[in-house]
Amino acid sequence: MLRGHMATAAVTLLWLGVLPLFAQNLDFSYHNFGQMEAVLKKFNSNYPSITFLHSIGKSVEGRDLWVLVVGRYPNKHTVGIPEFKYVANMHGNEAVGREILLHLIEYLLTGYQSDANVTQLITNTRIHIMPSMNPDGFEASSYLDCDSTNGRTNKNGYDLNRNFPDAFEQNTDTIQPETQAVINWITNESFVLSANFHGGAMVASYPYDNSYTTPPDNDVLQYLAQLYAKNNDKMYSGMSCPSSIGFNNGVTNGANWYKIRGGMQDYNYIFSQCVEITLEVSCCKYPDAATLQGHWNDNKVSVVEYMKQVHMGIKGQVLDTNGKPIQNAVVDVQGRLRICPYRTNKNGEYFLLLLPGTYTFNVMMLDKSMVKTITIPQSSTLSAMTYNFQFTETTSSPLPATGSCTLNGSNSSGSTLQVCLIMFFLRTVLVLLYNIL
Ligand code: GEM
Ligand code: ZN
Repeated sequence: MLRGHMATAAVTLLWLGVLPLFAQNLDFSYHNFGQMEAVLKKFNSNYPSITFLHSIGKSVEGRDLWVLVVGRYPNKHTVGIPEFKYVANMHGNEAVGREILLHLIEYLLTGYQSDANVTQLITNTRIHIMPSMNPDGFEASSYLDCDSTNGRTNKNGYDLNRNFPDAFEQNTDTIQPETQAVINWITNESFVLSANFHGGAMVASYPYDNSYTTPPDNDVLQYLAQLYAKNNDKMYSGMSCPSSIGFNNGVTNGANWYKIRGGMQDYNYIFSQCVEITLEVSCCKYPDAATLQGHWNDNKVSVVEYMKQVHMGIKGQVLDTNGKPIQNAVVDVQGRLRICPYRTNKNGEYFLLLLPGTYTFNVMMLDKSMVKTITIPQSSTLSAMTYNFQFTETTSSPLPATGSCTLNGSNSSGSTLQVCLIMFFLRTVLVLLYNIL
């Protein structure tokens, strides 16, 4: 009898202990580094089959730079599944994005197998979430500080959004540990689409940040920024902030706002073939915690709809005659030549974000190329159109990667732009010759 009671009591206690793990929602408060780390570890242990938690490096003060990956196969890339990422808090005092990303993780994990849209998104996408790129800056910043720059930089005083190699002018900054960790990370994963969160304004800003020239993917970039802004009423209203102007429909080109050198967005787009936009999601950089629920609600639809766009356009593999994937083959879209040519990853894969329409592709190796015109239809599925480019003659080697446009992360040369422009010129000549002959 007594044993029976003890057993019941033990089961009850066990339940009481386990229950909060599953039932308790993430609170709308700021999470300091230790708390954020605990939240991420709890997400990971509660959802081990669809999450992978890893640190991509350490901050100056030795804090881990945590990334939680959410996906059906979270541990590594799967051929055909695009890689998506969100990064927040690279300016340590811009705190709202950090909490938005923690709530986004909770939304995704609790929606898996209970919400059909979320389930489909997690099944078809590998989503990398980094709530804080500058944890030291966050610890140094002050609650309720809307406008100061206290905590903006890393511990060494570097603004991380000025610390990346730049395609348009030489960046003499010493690359910081946080920046290097991000460079290594994006070099190892083939990210397709990304956004980074900031505060102090209300706008979705798109490349370039450091050139008034129009990027070759301007239509896609504008579409993506508009999609984010349209799903966020306050942003879309074009509201101004005490320390920032308002923007028409909540979008702007980065350089037209003001030029920045060494920004993360241009680095992603130019050097790592990952389309990235910058999201300014709150007027006050570190507002009252009571506003966090409202900020999450304002951004919830946008963050999810934006992630889905990783499935726009076309994807596939470049294959040799035997069906073997070709790494580093160049995949150009006519009329949309990038500064650094788009290259296939180690599985021979390419993922190109394109709006519906008809495009001509030039797939290039060292001594041969293939031209193919393809129509990308309007699609509502969570998968890009698939097309494999297969060569019919025997295999040859891919075009050699040159200078700063290599995909090995060693992009810090001073002659970055020159190398890219020479590459751009050679490629244009090659394409012209091919079309004439
Ligand atoms: C910005 S974010 C970058 C915006 N891009 C351009 N070109 N203006 C920054 O880094 O200065 C503002 C912020 O810190 O949130
Ligand atoms: Zn910022």
